[in-house]
Amino acid sequence: FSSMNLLAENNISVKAPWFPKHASELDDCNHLMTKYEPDLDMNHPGFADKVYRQRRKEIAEIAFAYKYGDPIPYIAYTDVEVKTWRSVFKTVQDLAPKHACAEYRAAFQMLQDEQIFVDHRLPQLQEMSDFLRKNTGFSLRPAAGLLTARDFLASLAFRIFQSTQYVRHVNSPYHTPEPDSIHELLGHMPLLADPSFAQFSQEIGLASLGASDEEIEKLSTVYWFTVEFGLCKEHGQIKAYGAGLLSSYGELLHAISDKCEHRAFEPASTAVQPYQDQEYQPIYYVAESFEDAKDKFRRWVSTMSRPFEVRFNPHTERVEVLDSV
Ligand code: TIH
Ligand code: FE2
Repeated sequence: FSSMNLLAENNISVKAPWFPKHASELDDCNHLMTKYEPDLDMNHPGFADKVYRQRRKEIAEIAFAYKYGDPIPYIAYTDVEVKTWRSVFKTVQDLAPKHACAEYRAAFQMLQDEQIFVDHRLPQLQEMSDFLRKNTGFSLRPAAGLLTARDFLASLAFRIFQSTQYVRHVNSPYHTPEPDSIHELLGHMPLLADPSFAQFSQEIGLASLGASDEEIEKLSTVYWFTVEFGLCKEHGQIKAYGAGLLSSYGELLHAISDKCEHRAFEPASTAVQPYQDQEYQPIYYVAESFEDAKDKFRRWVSTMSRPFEVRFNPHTERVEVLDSV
């Protein structure tokens, strides 16, 4: 563990955990969580499928070898993978007009107009990265699997999203507890192309840099209940903006049913709500709007204890540290 020394208010030197100062240092932020892996988890739909496990290894190698500045390698997806994509893509196409928030619907349309979202092939991460860069300055890096919260959130500070590139098992198209490229592409990408949402995502990332373990836990919980599973209001109706809902036909229908609880999004209480990531959520948080969620989030972040401020310089892709106290 490396750390940096800082002078706090009372002139006592405090340690803050190491964090990347430049986008290239994200090469060191690829620590994986060992959870729900097909090799380790007997309940994983790919556990008994040798061909699937071999494929996962192959695609993971690409992410491990990736360095800042490399083009994202092209993946020739198999017929089975395309079949899985097509069935999820079709359900999203059917459900989004009624249940997704307006920002999602608008970006989804753009992606269809540009022929990036079509049913007969998976989008490549590089073309998606180019699309995002054009719209909000976000870009992508390939990730081998579920990253630690600290590493994952750090990349958002640089407007970089770490995206998996493998495809869920064909036997579980409508819900998987693991992130996979279908979840990233259909769940996350449309909203990362929305300026207000992109800003919100980056602010969670900036708040995480050098934060304590407890604060990372709170930030990742807020991330979970907003970016992953958030609901919002639109003309008095409840719509989904969480990526985990928009990529999962099964959970989306659950989230808008009366089989779960809806609470108003309030960062301080949302941040300490325990969650599980194996099954459908029992509780969802509803935001008035993205703007409102962003305002509330900012106010809450300003109560955190970090003894310095950070600022992202988009020209140099560098995070500048300001000793604010
Ligand atoms: N459960 C989502 C899906 O089936 O698409 C994927 C994930 C969301 C959050 C973490 S993994
Ligand atoms: Fe996700």
